[in-house]
Amino acid sequence: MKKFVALLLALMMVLAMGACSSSGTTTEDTATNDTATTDDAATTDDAATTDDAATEDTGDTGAADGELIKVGFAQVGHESDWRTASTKSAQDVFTAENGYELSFVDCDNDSAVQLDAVRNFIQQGMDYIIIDPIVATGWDTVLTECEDEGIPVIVIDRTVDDSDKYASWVGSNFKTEGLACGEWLKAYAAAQGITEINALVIEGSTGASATIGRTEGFKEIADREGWTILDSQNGDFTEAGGQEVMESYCQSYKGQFNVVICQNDNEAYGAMTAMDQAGVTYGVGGDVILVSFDANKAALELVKEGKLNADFECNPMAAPDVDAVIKQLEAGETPEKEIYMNETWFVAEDVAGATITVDGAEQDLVVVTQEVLDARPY
Ligand code: GZL
Repeated sequence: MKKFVALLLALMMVLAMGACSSSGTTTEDTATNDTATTDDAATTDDAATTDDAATEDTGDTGAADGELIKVGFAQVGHESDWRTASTKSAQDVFTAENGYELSFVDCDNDSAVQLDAVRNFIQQGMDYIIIDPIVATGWDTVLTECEDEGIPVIVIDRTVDDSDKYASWVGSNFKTEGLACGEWLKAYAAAQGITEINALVIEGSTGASATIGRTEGFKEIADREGWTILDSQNGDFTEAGGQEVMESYCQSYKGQFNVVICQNDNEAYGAMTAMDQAGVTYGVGGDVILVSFDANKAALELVKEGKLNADFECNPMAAPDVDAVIKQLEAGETPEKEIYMNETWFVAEDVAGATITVDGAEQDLVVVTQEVLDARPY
């Protein structure tokens, strides 16, 4: 509907310009798509800026099938390798060649910046807005503003828990990831003759649905099995955060823990540095079972080397699914409200069996070999 009105206005302006030029006065319509910048967030406009159809010197009135679909993407930030892969997925899909003009805002893990970015997208008249919500709440007001302006919102990765005013969500079941981690640990400990689990958890960013789900899922199994979670602190999904928390843990709990759960790979890298410095051995044959989430390729190398015992994938490549949702909306179809990504549970050794049962569903455990590594897209 928005496109039809824009076309009609463009046509009227071309006709008006024609009338003006015959009377010797011209008006220049220099509408451009400026990507609003905010102090705290880097912004880029990845596709060529499209001028308003009426100013095309070819007289082209910007037939709808020739226009680029304007997509605004408010990304969490740049805190992890996973995030880098997520951003690249969007930048690879939402290109001019694919019919898009992408306006990207890195919100630097700042929720206020993210809300500003979405409001700027509304002002800029985006056709669609993609959000990866830094935190799960505080969204209903701005999503209502998007709805009032007729701009469909697609949420990816993390969830919005206080509003359903979006067309689709594409992402992972974070609680399932946490449950899978717990079920694998149960099977692994049994196979290794480990009868007591004293775990330390390095959580992701506070309030992020990924943190909430992974924490909830693992704790459900820990409570069921009678394990002890000695501590659970925020490492903010960063390597520095993981190292800082693990340094503290090595001081406070030295000799008391035999499992460390890092809620993403970057935290695991930091935890390894801290444990190396503290003389704590981990991984296959180590004193501590070390587990991570995300399963980036670099982390899977460490699984193959035995430095990580297991890594539970969180798939960052949501953009192709979002592209499909936009195409459905463009065609007047209703997309699925929830679209789950496929994910794999990777392990260093074939010890816990070939499968685990997670929430009633039998799921494969994949031993990381060179062949598995070579097949990984990110
Ligand atoms: C999970 C995603 C998390 C990753 C981290 O879907 O939101 O944020 O697990 C990233 O690596 O920082």
